[in-house]
Amino acid sequence: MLEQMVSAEKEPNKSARLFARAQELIPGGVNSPVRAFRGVGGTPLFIESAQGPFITDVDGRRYIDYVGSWGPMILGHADPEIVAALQAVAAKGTSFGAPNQLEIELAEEITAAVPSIEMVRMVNSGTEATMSAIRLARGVTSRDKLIKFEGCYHGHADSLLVKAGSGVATLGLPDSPGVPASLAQHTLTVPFNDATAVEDVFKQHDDIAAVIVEPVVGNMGCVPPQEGFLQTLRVLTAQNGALLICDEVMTGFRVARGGAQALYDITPDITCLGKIIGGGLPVGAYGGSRELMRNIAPTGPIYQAGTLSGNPLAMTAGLITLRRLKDETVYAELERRSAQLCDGLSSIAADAGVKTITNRVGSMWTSFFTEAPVTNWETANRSDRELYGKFFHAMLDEGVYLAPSQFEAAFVSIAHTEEIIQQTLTAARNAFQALT
Ligand code: HOZ
Repeated sequence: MLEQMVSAEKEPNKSARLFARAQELIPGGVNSPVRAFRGVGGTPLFIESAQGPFITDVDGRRYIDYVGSWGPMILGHADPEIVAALQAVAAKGTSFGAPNQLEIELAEEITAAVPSIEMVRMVNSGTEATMSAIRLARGVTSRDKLIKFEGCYHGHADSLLVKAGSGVATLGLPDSPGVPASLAQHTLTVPFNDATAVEDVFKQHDDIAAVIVEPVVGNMGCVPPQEGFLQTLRVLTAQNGALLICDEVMTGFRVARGGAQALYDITPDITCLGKIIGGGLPVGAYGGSRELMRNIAPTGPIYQAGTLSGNPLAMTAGLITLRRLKDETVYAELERRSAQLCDGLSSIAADAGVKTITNRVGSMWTSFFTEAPVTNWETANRSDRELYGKFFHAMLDEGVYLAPSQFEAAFVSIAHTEEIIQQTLTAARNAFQALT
């Protein structure tokens, strides 16, 4: 009630006014490009608060949120246990630039859940994690080349900003200016789910340090691996003396407690993590066998460092999140509710005569506005972006916040109850009807 009264007092279109102000000071008015709504048109919402499955904008409108801060909020927003713990920890100091016990505890949780990780180094973002993983792979193999997949996004480090997904795909940018051609030439790209293309590249190059892959792609929308694809990558990398890097920044503790590598039964050499392991605070991590990770400074010569790495706030939010995810019912329940949502969306779209393909792995999903299966960047890119934009805005009008781009995954949290899922489906029915 109080919230409604406060909302009523707010001036309308505060988001639009803040956006105009932000554009004077921040490139595009945003601190990360996809947020600018260029993929869907219109003005981005400025968010005032978030709670459970909801976000509330500065104009007092509340939305069911399927962005979930792009993945970390698997417990829902402002989880009371996390908020209380953060308050207590913050009172004891937010960063020491020196070791603390919480770093060990989070490392213990991660290594227990992901057997391929025996040692882990904390960083502050997914970009740092993948960038450092590549340096490690290049350092130990003494090779420079990488294989990455078209439409996969591994953060904005130079070597990885080649045929990248996410914001790069959303904005339709060619490979970014500022990345030296001499560096980009070391990154070889092939279509996702095309093991033969990977095999061919290995036949042509004997100096490949690593293959880096999002085992379930989230950054061209959700695209699952086809049967045997990841296993073939494992075999090919091992045969050719290259390392397999699984970028599980999005999938780690999301598609299963042990990540996509547990779900698809593969053992990468290096795993990159982020998002969920920070419980909504800035975090990243990379890890692998002890033998491999001992090459990192100070035990080895490969250098990587960070002032805020392992800070007690991020470690606390991550620890609570990972401990809560130990509850065996969590992933089964996420699966059940996500299936309910995605099956519902598919049938509602079909009833409305709108052609969609909904891809889903666990609580990660995307509805593409296309009729053919989406298995790689080429097929994702056939999706009707204009129609997605219309659907996005129709859902926004109905009180549901989806990713402002066709080429991003959506996420269900444990705060998305059955009632919330039903409300979303009712909204979708109205939104699809509005489209037709
Ligand atoms: N590229 C990020 C998702 N794949 C977007 C991050 C953000 O805008 O916050």
